[in-house]
Amino acid sequence: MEKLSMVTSLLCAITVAVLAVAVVGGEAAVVEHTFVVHEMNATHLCNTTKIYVVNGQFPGPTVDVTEGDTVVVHVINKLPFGLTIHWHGVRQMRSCWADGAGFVTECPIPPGNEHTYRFNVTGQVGTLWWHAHVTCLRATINGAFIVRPRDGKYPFPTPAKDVPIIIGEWWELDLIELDRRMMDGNFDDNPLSATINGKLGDLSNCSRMVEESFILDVKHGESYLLRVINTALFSEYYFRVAGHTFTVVGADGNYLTPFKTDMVTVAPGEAIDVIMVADAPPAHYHMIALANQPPEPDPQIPVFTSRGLVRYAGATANNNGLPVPMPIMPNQHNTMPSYYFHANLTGLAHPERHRVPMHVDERLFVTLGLGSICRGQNTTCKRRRSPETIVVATMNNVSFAHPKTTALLERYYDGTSKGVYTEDFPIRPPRPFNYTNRDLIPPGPLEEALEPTFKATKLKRFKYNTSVEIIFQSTTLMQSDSNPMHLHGYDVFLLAQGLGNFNAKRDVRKFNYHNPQLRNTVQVPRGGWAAIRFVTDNPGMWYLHCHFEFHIIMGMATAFIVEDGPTPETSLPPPPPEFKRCGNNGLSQP
Ligand SMILES: *[C@@H]1O[C@H](CO)[C@@H](O)[C@H](O)[C@H]1NC(C)=O
Ligand SMILES: *[C@@H]1O[C@H](CO)[C@@H](O)[C@H](O)[C@H]1NC(C)=O
Ligand SMILES: *[C@@H]1O[C@H](CO)[C@@H](O)[C@H](O)[C@H]1NC(C)=O
Ligand SMILES: *[C@@H]1O[C@H](CO)[C@@H](O)[C@H](O)[C@H]1NC(C)=O
Ligand SMILES: *[C@@H]1O[C@H](CO)[C@@H](O)[C@H](O)[C@H]1NC(C)=O
Ligand SMILES: *[C@@H]1O[C@H](CO)[C@@H](O)[C@H](O)[C@H]1NC(C)=O
Ligand SMILES: *[C@@H]1O[C@H](CO)[C@@H](O)[C@H](O)[C@H]1NC(C)=O
Ligand SMILES: *[C@@H]1O[C@H](CO)[C@@H](O)[C@H](O)[C@H]1NC(C)=O
Ligand SMILES: *[C@@H]1O[C@H](CO)[C@@H](O)[C@H](O)[C@H]1NC(C)=O
Ligand SMILES: [Cu+2]
Repeated sequence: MEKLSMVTSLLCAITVAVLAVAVVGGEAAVVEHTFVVHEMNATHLCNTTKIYVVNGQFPGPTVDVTEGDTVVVHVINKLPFGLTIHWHGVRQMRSCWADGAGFVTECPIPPGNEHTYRFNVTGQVGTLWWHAHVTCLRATINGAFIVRPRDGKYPFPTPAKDVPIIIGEWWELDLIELDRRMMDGNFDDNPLSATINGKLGDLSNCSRMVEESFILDVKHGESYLLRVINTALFSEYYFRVAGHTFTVVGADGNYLTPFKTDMVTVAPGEAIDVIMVADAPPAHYHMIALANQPPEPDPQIPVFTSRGLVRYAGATANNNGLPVPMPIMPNQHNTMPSYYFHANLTGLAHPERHRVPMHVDERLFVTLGLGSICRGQNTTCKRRRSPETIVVATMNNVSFAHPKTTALLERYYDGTSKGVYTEDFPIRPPRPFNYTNRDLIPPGPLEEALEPTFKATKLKRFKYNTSVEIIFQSTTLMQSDSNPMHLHGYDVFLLAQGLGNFNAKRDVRKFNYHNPQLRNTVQVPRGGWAAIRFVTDNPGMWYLHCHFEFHIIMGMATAFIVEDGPTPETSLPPPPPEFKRCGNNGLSQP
């Protein structure tokens, strides 16, 4: 099946081949897809724009596998610039080469070329997703990645149907141009609208042309597994359906203790599984996805909403002449529901999956903030967002310099890291300050003093089987955003989170060692902290970054090197034969 001529001859056809029949409890299958990435014209709100998509779909095709399956995806790049596809949340045990993190695990697939990703999905059940992992392309190049239980059994009544609810954004601005502007420290651009499964929703219109809404058809009495994924570049979302409640049952491919709520909060990078029972009187009900944002003095963005519809079988087209109920949404400036939602979730205690390491070998305290560097070759410049500076995002006062022509994993594997990266990522902030002091929100003299920072490719190296604890601390340095931190190749125990500055004396007591959530994306609250723990059992080069696109582009990122263990079973194998090294085919970044 590696025969590329055969794959390319399929042209734009969408091929989904399950080579072995996946029967419940049966043999592992090979799930094979061809992703043709291409440009397409799309019209929304009276404007036809060029977008970048897989197989003509926005969102892209769903990858649907059973735990234990092998996934093979042939990506054919018909864009005029390079890209990679990342399998967000897939642990990639000993298959780091297939992680698809641009310039971290591989160089982008050049225009006109193809690449095959091949990996196993083991020990995970629930919802993950996939997306382009260079620049801003993931706004339209994304899709759901569903992992079903091998024995066909869920720890909750089997739903009648399951439905991805992909919350995203519609950008009118070309995504390559958006990337260029953000790299230059300009983050004033906004999407035009929120989307649910690619639909802007009927609250948006132009010249009396009303935008389509996502419609979920249900039957009274049945239960639905909604796989709520946030693919947005910018915002955390609140999601509600009028007249209905949810039971949260999973997140990031791990089960959770069932938690009843009437609203889901989902940050970029997160995937939340909820059961919704269609138990309301048969009729039509609106659903709403609403972006939240911190209040002033943070810079304000427009309100982004997409409205969809839940439609009961048997309900009349005009809803019996009655108004369609709207869910009551929180104020978009109220970020407390997000904090409570995340803090209320616990993992479904599972003897094998929930052995929290009780000792810690290495501790990191990581501040998340913004700063600035001088433009050009200047070493001093006027600060406070003057045109002499470029605003950058930081972790422990380092703004990550993303490699542009090489991949970190390749350099590590070859032992040619010199001049590419160093291994001195700071394990604590160089200069402690009052991280959540409200007076640090710019503009102001306090912030100005802390603003100067620098760019460097600093990584952190761990020995195999190290128990690592990280406290992520959001800062009010130049913003009061939350930060959804995403670690590739791992699920981490989220031990606790809190508001204000982390205080070990007071806060370690809150750590949940019994049944913490296992997450690949941890929402670090606005003006608060989150504590995680994990054991380095997966050798390779693993990207760690904020999943707000403007933060990652501006440098809120690093990578963890996890060394090989003592045996072949604990070591990263050599790159697979189909893996393409950097530097071939005139690779270039868009
Ligand atoms: C999109 O529309 C433009 C202008 O009409 C046209 O030149 C271009 O070929 C179209 N692109 C695609 C991929 O259809
Ligand atoms: C996937 O699992 C199979 C069966 O255990 C193994 O032979 C293969 O090497 C694995 N593939 C990868 C990419 O890890
Ligand atoms: C359409 O979108 C482009 C960006 O793709 C923008 O420059 C232009 O102003 C938009 N036109 C309208 C009528 O909104
Ligand atoms: C169009 O949207 C505006 C608000 O943006 C709303 O007031 C108006 O009713 C909408 N028109 C239609 C035809 O839906
Ligand atoms: C859970 O949510 C409720 C509000 O819905 C809140 O009062 C409570 O403090 C939350 N629990 C935690 C541990 O944050
Ligand atoms: C460098 O600094 C000088 C003096 O402050 C200033 O005039 C110049 O514009 C700066 N260069 C850039 C590229 O900002
Ligand atoms: C840090 O800032 C917060 C919020 O402005 C304030 O309440 C707190 O007293 C400050 N802490 C210290 C130690 O100065
Ligand atoms: C950040 O790093 C820069 C450059 O080394 C240094 O001047 C500055 O004091 C540091 N700031 C903080 C808050 O540590
Ligand atoms: C990992 O370390 C723990 C002790 O910290 C030890 O008990 C265990 O055997 C080690 N596992 C491996 C695979 O090396
Ligand atoms: Cu961030």
